[in-house]
Amino acid sequence: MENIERIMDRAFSIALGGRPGVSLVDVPMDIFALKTDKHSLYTTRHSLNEARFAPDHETIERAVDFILKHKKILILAGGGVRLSEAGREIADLSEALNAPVVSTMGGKGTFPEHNERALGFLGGWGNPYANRASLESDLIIAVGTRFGEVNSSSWIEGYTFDFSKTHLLRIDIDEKERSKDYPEDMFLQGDAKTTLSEIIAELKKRSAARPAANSSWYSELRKGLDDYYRDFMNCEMGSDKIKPNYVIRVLQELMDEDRSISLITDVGWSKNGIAQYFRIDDPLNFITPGGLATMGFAPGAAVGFKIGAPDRKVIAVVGDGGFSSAISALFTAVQYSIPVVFLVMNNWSFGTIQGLQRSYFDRKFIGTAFTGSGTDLYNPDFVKIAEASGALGFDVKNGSELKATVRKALNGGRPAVINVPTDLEPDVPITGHWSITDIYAGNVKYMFDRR
Ligand SMILES: Cc1ncc(C[n+]2csc(CCOP(=O)(O)OP(=O)(O)O)c2C)c(N)n1
Ligand SMILES: [Mg+2]
Repeated sequence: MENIERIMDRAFSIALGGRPGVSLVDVPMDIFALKTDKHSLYTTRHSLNEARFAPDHETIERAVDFILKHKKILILAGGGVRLSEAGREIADLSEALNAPVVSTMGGKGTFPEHNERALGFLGGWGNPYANRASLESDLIIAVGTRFGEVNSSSWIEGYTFDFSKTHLLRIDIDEKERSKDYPEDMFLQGDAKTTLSEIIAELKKRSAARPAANSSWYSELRKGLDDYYRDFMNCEMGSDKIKPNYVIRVLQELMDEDRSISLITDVGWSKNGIAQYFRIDDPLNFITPGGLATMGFAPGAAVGFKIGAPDRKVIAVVGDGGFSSAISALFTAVQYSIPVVFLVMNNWSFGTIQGLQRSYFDRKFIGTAFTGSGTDLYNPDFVKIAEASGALGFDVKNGSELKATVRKALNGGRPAVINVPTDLEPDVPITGHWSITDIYAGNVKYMFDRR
């Protein structure tokens, strides 16, 4: 018992410092059952990012010398930028170097994607122009990214990255990231916000030497991206089953009108579609399980997010598979009066997995279509479940009702479920690469080449 304060102090310090995240304290039952006269089990208050450090000044000078040797510089903002709250510094660096910015899924929104130097999210489900920018650049300044599989096109050269041609300067607080996936030309160990501020200060001293990057290069890519988004916004609505891309489009329109909306995505269309097609200007607009893609993340995460940020309008965008697997979050939301909207993209299947079975296994759907005793599709009535549990329930019968229904649900003042019958197709295009498709297609040659 006398250790508990020290252990709780350490747990909070690990959770909030360095690389913030979850820490687990496992307390045996006999300790739980002890009596204490203490009112609180932890006395030291910790705050996020309390230990910020940067490399020494000489290293910063060397980094700036190195940066200024390049012409097509691309800044890559990872999830570490979000955790370090370093969006302002990414914007300042982009301005100081006149360099475009792309992000990983975790870093999406840390640099406002409506900014003229923003080229969106890269990787397997990234947009084609972010991937092109990465391949055409001569230096990538990568800040707070693990180079995870989704963002790196399964690490297969030439789709998103090719570090045989592009130099890499990497900033990360965690020494364990050094050379983990790619050999960097320079690794700066430090907090993103502090290290970027030092680099920017040093760059400002050398005003004669900048800008290094080339505006006609990125503005041409940016124009391509604008057209890409415009084509997407013209997508068809669908009839009794609404097209998944249309659902995403309506959410983008709603968010463009109201920036206090936060979308908490699950997996499948919701995550990959929003990451590829949305322009997000604030990291609080887009919360996602990222590359680990935990199905069932959105319902609980949305409830937790709303508790932490009560002024935001919160929509959990979730497939029918994800919602069914974590539906108890709805009951918790009702129990504690937490007004979250659960928008269920209901396609009667684990659609993402079914898409792979459609493309690579001759449409043999095993365990992915939600059928009843015969071949009829089965799902519970999500609207009735909502109403029976004390939440509001809405059925969307036609795509043209969708926007008004979401507004109504957001203004209902209570937890609400919106059932959106959704078409299975199209899939979110893979613009980079995902090597699971090589494995399924029996095309694993490169794996043997690599041995
Ligand atoms: C916990 C967990 N189990 C399995 C998976 C594999 N998986 C990825 S997408 C997906 C289907 C999700 O179905 P649904 O929520 O209905 O979304 P849809 O793909 O239909 O848009 C599954 C099972 C996962 N990501 N996480
Ligand atoms: Mg589904």
